[in-house]
Amino acid sequence: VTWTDFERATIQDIFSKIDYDVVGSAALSRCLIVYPWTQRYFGSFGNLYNAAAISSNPRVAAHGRVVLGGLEKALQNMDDIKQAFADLSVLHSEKLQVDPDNFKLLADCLTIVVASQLGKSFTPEVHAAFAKFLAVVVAALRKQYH
Ligand code: HEG
Repeated sequence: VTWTDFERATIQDIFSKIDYDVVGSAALSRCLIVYPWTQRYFGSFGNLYNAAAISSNPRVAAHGRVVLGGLEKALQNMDDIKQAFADLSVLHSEKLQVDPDNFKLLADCLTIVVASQLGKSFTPEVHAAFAKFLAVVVAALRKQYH
């Protein structure tokens, strides 16, 4: 993967602007609400009974923050995200057995939440750069499934 200067600067800028707790929690909640089959992996998280329960579940919020921490690692290793995510890909495939299609769904939820946080500064060019970053992240997570 090659990145333009604009893409690198844009991805850095997005992560410097967002609050990991807010975005992580909102994106994971949205994913669990809109794509309820994703709840199956979070059976130990307690009450996921409806949208209100999911949105106020502290385990969901905490895990959303963990996911953002994962993305931060990708950000810091933009030139080799596959390598940086090698262990995470093994974990999701072999131990957690997450259907890899779900990575794209969470990425889409992240995009919506980031867009709503950034408002007007989420221009089409910024969107394209963020979409590319998430596509690389999703491909790296899928690697172990191939
Ligand atoms: Mg995953 C654990 C990152 C999508 C289900 N996820 C984790 C961990 C990270 C992470 C960093 C902690 C790993 C560790 O403890 O060593 N996840 C991550 C990213 C993305 C993603 C960056 C995609 C953007 N995860 C994802 C999806 C699902 C899922 C789509 C299920 C629908 N992840 C999952 C579960 C755990 C993790 C069930 C273990 C949670 C726990 O038991 O605390």
